[in-house]
Amino acid sequence: MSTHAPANATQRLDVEGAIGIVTVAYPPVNALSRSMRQAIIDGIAAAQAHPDVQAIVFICDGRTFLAGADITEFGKPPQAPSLYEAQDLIENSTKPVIAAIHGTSLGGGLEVALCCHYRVAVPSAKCGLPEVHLGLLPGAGGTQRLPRIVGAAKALDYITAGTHIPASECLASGLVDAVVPEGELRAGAVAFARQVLAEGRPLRKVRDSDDKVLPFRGKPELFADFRQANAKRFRGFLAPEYNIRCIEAAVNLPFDEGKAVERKLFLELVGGIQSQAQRYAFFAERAAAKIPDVPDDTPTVKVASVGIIGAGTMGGGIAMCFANAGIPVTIVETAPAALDKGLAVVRRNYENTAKKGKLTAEQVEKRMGLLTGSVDMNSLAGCDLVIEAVFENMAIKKEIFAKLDAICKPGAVLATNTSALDVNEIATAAASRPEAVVGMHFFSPANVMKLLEVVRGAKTSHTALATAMQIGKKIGKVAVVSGVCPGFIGNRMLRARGEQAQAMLMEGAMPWDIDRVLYDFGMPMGPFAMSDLAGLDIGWSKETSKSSTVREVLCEMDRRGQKTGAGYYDYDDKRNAKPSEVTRQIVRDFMAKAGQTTRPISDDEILERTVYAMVNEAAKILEEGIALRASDIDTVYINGYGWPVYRGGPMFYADTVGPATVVDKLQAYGERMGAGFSISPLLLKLAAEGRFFTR
Ligand code: T1G
Repeated sequence: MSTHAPANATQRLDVEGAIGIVTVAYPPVNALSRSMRQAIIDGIAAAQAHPDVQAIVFICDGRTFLAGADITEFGKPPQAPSLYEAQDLIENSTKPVIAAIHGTSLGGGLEVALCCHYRVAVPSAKCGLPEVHLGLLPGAGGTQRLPRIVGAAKALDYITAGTHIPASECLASGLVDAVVPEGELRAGAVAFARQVLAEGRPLRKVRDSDDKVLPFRGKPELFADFRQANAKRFRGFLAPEYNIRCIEAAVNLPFDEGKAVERKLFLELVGGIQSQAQRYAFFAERAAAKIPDVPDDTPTVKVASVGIIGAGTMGGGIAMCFANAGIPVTIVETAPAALDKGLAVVRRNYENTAKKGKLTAEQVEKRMGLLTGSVDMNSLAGCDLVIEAVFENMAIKKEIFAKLDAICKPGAVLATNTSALDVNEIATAAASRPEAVVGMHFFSPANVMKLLEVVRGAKTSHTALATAMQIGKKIGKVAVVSGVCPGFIGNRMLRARGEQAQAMLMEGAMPWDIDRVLYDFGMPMGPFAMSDLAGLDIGWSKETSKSSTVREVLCEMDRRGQKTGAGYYDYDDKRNAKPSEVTRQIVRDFMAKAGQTTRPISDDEILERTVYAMVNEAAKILEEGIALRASDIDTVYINGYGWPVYRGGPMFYADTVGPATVVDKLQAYGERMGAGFSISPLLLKLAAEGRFFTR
């Protein structure tokens, strides 16, 4: 919830000739709180009543038009006036109302604009109905009005994806009637309103036009096709299906009946656990940006140029993140061949994106033009931020940081992309400035995955930490602070899960049993499929391999995962996985050698032992202060590991199960959890006291 929302929204009416300009404000994003709804009603009513006013411009102060319902009000008793009252007043106005849109007109904000008779926007504005990301649907007529403007096909795409539609596309689709010059929204809207009066244009109501929905009427197959085409994307979620049903109602029913369907389905969603989880995740992501002992006004380094050491998969992906944000990058490799190879991979990635129509050739060249290759680390001397992304070897990293200490300009932030190594030890290598060292752990593929673990070393300065968080947000990442420990937050919990998965292999579960349970829970894939994807030979070497684990035996057999066509699974030429009899036999041989006998392992046991082991490790991460708050851990898992957002994250999920139940189950599994397993004292305490991680 916004920590600095003012007590009340404000409104004012200015009259310029025949035009009444109603301006409302409720920082920071003009959310439709109770006071904002009242302000809108008061402002519009005043304009209605004013004798000189013949047309009304509705505009917002601050950085954006109405950004939607006040999410903090959900789950609480509704407070009058309702949004419907404000919308009805506008839509039934005897004077034309023109919405003047800047920033992001989202959710209920766009639904208010859709009740206006006309809409104008500046070029930088965006409109959208992103309720699906909150596990909801547009509950104030958006599912009925948007299809009546842009058509059912576009509405299905926009609403189930929660798209922020750029002004140019809004104009093309009829969602806005005019785009006015940037920075001249008020004047442009007033001029448009004068034009409406001069031309005697009608009091047009979106609800009255059906021509855009008629082509879909009585054609259920169009909706069936859409459902099928998006089944994978919508897997496990309720909200997309409910949104589709509302759009079907818009196509097939009169407006008011369709709105009744929308209301019924909205109420079902808003009261359900999925939306509760997704609203929690929304605020959790924003809370992660707040570091209690690092004030918002902490000085930060202006990052105008970035240096990256290593042009491999990670280095190249990280370079793309900055090039995408328009920041020049110097990328350093040890030899020209490695550098050329790395830059060629980056170019290929951009060209593949361009082939999908998501980038123009010109944008590809512009981004490639921001990348400068070098084989000389001295070329990093002028960089404001340098990120090391080389092989996971402490000696190599320390050697690099010692060189950076000598090369980089004063004030530069020196970051390591290590995924698990001790950032404090790395910092000692930058002997003259350990305070400049911070971890910036990107997730592969770095140009795609949103999570950035910002690892705070014992000596990391507030400026280095705040700079890493700030630049992380600027390049579109969700940055979460982690303390220093092996694996930080995400990988440390993943290791706890892996230990249970490997143990259950030796008790009778097969890799595909374990993967199926976690996939059905909502994870994108299970641990074994993930290992095959990443490659079983990460950290493995032929020279030292001793056939001591299933993974080692698989690697020794050259079954190193998808890249070799076989790992835990067998793969066809399209990389479709299927259980492998080779792996089954290897597991059986290992069990026989260990004198283990197979026992039936239920799906519940698989889920509880893997997920509760992660929750237990997370509780330790919390009590050790590695994570600042439980919701940070959930933000890590949703944005870095594909945890289904409709389950809120491991800690939110543990609260829905109940810490006491988690403890009971872990105690019941006892020895099976492994000799080194111990239940977190914090978890035991929450269970004993009936308390929760996230409430
Ligand atoms: N309600 C309450 N607080 C909100 C809020 C909202 N809708 N949107 C943002 N905040 C807070 C946020 O928590 C943060 O607080 C501050 O504002 C700045 O946000 C009936 C049912 C608008 C694109 O889903 O997408 O309408 O951390 O850091 O990066 O059909 O906020 O500063 O204390 O995100 O510039 C639909 C959600 C609601 C839009 C701005 N609307 N918001 O991004 O700032 S449901 C949304 C956003 C609805 C109707 C339905 C983004 C933004 P703090 P921020 P930003």
